[in-house]
Amino acid sequence: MSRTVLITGASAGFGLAAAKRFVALGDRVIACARRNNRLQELRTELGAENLYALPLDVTDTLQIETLLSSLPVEWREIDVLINNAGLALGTNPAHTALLSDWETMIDTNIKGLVNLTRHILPSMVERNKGHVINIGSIAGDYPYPGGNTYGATKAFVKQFSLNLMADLVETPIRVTNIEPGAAETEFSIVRYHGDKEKADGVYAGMQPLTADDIAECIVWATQQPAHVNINRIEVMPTNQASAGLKTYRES
Ligand code: NDP
Ligand code: 8X3
Repeated sequence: MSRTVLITGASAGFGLAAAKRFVALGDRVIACARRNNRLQELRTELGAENLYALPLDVTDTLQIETLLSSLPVEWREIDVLINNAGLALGTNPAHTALLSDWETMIDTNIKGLVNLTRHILPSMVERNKGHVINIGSIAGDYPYPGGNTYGATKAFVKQFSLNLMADLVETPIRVTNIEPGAAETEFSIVRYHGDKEKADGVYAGMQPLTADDIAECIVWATQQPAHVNINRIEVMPTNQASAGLKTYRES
């Protein structure tokens, strides 16, 4: 049966790839992002009956409330919420990082995700049906230099996902945290404030994950039998590993 899937960050990367996969499966997608021109292009590509474009900044609390409550009736019953919108900004060490970058990451990756979840969850519980998929990161598990606030926001996503399940254990609602490693999307261009050369350097000489690899994980998690909850999926490129502790030695 066709599901209604709300995806944040559907204008690029994982969210865009997931939107296409869900529609190909016969599901209907509410695509959210700030860049409305991209959402409109996607709507044209996938069809207005399959994709509802919802221009939305997840850091804008009022906008979330207003836009969700003004969804057409036939799009209101959301079966799958994919909290994917997010970003990393900068790789500077904590003592030189921009505080404004930290605030943007907290507002988007934590506050946006929490806000959307709080608004959509009651209807899932009321209807006894739903799946929340959060996009965390390996950065929430493994520290690395320059990961400071970004990694901490994703550690929040990990714990929030587990705690949601604790609250929802008496319901059929499922919660999954997907934790990708290096994937080539617009992620690094955003992280390096538009410096394409630096962004390309992140993936040079190795084969990163693709947006489609992660979209496949997202869709797979939603296709498991109702009694199976995938708590978390950690996925890295074959050429990436958590490589132990860093030691500084005086020379
Ligand atoms: P992209 O930069 O390609 O896509 C990010 C998406 O998030 C865009 O659609 C962007 O849309 C949207 N977005 C950003 N800020 C906001 C906002 N304030 N309101 C609404 N939408 C917003 O990156 P990815 O697809 O790679 O990233 C998706 C998620 O995956 C993020 O949470 C990221 O942290 C996580 N992740 C990425 C990894 C990677 O290596 N690529 C690895 C691990 C996790 P728009 O700008 O139009 O608003
Ligand atoms: C993105 C993965 O390793 O660049 O969340 O932090 S990493």
